[in-house]
Amino acid sequence: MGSSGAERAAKRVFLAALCSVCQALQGGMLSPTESPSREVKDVSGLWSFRADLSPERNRGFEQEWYKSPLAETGPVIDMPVPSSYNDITQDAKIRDFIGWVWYEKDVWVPARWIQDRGTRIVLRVGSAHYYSVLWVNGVSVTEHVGGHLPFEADISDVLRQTSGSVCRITIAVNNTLTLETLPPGTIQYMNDRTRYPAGYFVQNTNFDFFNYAGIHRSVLLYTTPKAHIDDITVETSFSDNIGLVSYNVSVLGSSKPAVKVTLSAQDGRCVASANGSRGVLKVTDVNLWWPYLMHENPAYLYSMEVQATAEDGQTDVYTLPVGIRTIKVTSTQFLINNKPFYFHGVNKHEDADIRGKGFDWPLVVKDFNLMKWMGVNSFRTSHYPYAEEVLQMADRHGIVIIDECPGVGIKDIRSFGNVSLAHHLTVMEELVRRDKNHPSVVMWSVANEPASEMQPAGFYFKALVSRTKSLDSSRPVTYITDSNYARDLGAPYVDVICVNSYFSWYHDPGHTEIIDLQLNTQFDNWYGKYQKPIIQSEYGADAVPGLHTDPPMMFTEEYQKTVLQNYHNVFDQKRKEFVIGELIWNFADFMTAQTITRVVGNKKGIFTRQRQPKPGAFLLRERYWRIANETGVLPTWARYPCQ
Ligand code: BDP
Repeated sequence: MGSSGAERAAKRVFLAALCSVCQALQGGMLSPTESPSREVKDVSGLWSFRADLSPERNRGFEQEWYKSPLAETGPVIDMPVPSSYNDITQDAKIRDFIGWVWYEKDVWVPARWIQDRGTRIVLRVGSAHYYSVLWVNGVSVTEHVGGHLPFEADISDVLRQTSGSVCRITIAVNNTLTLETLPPGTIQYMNDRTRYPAGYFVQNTNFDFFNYAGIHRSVLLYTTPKAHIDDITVETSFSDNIGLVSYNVSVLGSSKPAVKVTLSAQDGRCVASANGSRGVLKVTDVNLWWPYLMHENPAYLYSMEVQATAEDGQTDVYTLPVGIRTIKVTSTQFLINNKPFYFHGVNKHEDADIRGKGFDWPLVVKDFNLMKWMGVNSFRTSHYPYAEEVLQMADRHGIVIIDECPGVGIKDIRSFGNVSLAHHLTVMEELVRRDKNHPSVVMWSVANEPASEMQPAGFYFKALVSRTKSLDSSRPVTYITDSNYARDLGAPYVDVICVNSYFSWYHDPGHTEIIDLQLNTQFDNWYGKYQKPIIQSEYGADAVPGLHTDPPMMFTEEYQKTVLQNYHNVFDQKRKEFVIGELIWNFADFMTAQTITRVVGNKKGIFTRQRQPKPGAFLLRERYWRIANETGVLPTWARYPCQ
């Protein structure tokens, strides 16, 4: 393998990252929905697929594979979309592939979409990891840097110029990570010819999950009228029993659109309306959006219909669910609707057998059922933004979310440079743009366990946090630290301190008796220095299902339980003071790279990867329901254990 292949691929990713630095984000990223003026066509399913195994990984570009059907330029296999490609075949070369893979699908576009020149046709990819180039009928339509977030292209003109009614969509995706990508990674060439063949390289990363790749979320075609609602921003508050929804609508393709906004209650009653592209709606006898287990009627959503009529009389309609609630942080509390909220929740991953990080409704619904069964009221989207459908579920079920960007594994000082920072800011912008209207999202997390003690971290996090606040002043901002309180340079800028610690695991392995002292010290030190509320954002221990010892030993189910119990004793003291939450690491076992510390993945799940409970899940279930009974107002149907 020519040693410049992956380097070249990496360079392309890097250049694109640089490029994204120069472009401020344009336009909105409303979730595609159907309406009287919009149609959605899901073109997920089976796609043709080929990994570019050429030494340089560049044959696809050299031979212009996008110009003709992929099957004409070489062999293809079936690849499901959405899914990671890694675990779909029996071939370790595909599982561990680094470089460009090519996807292609022919889709039928309704003739009326093409014929009606007032229709705008958009191609949207929910996410693809990591760097994507898109063509329609051989014409380049867009490129995107970064996994976990959507991107789209207006393909109306291309379709009208090139189409019969079959539209050939080609997507090349490259999973190479560089020092400037999020997450970062490096390509390492093994140049010792006595140990490795020529051109041998590996991808190194500093994060603990498998770098699954491919088209991870749905690919959609959707329409809007030419003059269309491009973005909507809502911010909510209330005073006594009056809810306030301030809104801002941006319309493209019309210089003087007539905008009408109507807010309806769940029974369909119109509760407020207004004309104009910005304004404030007043809702009397407001039903606030409350988290699950905090109120008898949680997750109340209004429905906001926005109509924009252009000069030519065409109207675009978009309906947005709106939850009315407020968030405030004091030095000891996290307040939702002015009431103290205690996070009793989980950290998750988008991860499952076979599909890897591919979106999967059965998995999403099962996970929500498990969380609600356990009395979970919150989760963190460790370590990257999750699918929009997950946030929509959280809105509807009242599960509170800490929304995290893919800033994980930032450990190399070169990843604190200007290019990295600029890209990180762009990603935060993309994240806020996508998720700002979800009532479930209560806090932004800009990173996980960066090397926050390194000198540039102070400047870096000051910039990141303040930019995020300027994008959205209604939510607190944090990052997740595992650094020592005395050396952490970013903590002065965050609103809530989120600390990960693994006492009796990575430190003092086997010694659960030290947890009490060390955890108390951890909390007192952080609070003493910053006087900000603290979330234990990760803690836990690996448990290989079926492994038992008594007294407990590391990796057994008993040990996991003992670690949890020792942490809980301290949480119970400190939650009376300034600890505002506990999030177990992890909800479920998940896949990692192969290393000597991982036995087919990380086993810190309280559920297996197949979502079967370990004893830790029952322990947490009892605990979370007990806390909910103490702190919340539960509907009678939800009172554990009599469900
Ligand atoms: C934490 C990381 C998380 C890891 C976990 C572990 O944030 O990504 O999976 O450690 O080692 O520090 O299990």
